[in-house]
Amino acid sequence: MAKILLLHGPNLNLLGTREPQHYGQITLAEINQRAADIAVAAGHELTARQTNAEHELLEIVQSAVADGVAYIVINPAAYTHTSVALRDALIASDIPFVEVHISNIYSREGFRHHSYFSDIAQGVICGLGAKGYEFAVQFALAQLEREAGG
Ligand code: CA2
Repeated sequence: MAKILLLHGPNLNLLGTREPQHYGQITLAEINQRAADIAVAAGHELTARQTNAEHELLEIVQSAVADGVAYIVINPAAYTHTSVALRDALIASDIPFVEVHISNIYSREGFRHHSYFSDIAQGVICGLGAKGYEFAVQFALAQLEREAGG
């Protein structure tokens, strides 16, 4: 059994309450439940965390190493475009990850077009709505199976 961490950055706790034109109607709890169901059906474990605080994201990533997390699915939200610190924490963790964005950041304002994570991620899913999280977890599971020699 492998551990997957689903990590959400700032304001994603507001999903389902406003800005449906960008983020749809789904809530964070529903996203987390769907992701956990996919992982559990494959015999793995998924823990979901959300925080608005950059330093808490760093601490969660740092703790993930000690916790034996094998894979991270992360939507760094606005920190995507600003956080060298979170980038450094992910590099230091050496845990492979997929970067997810609900909206298509390339069809939005110019400042959203640069990510501090895309070049160090195994892959990036962007603009596929909340389904993107499910695809990312499925990809993580496939990678873990591959590593396990399955
Ligand atoms: O499209 C994404 O998933 C983003 O990571 C979401 C971030 C944004 O800063 C990125 O450029 C793209 C913003 C998350 C804010 O989430 C809200 C959800 C509901 C209502 C208000 C904000």
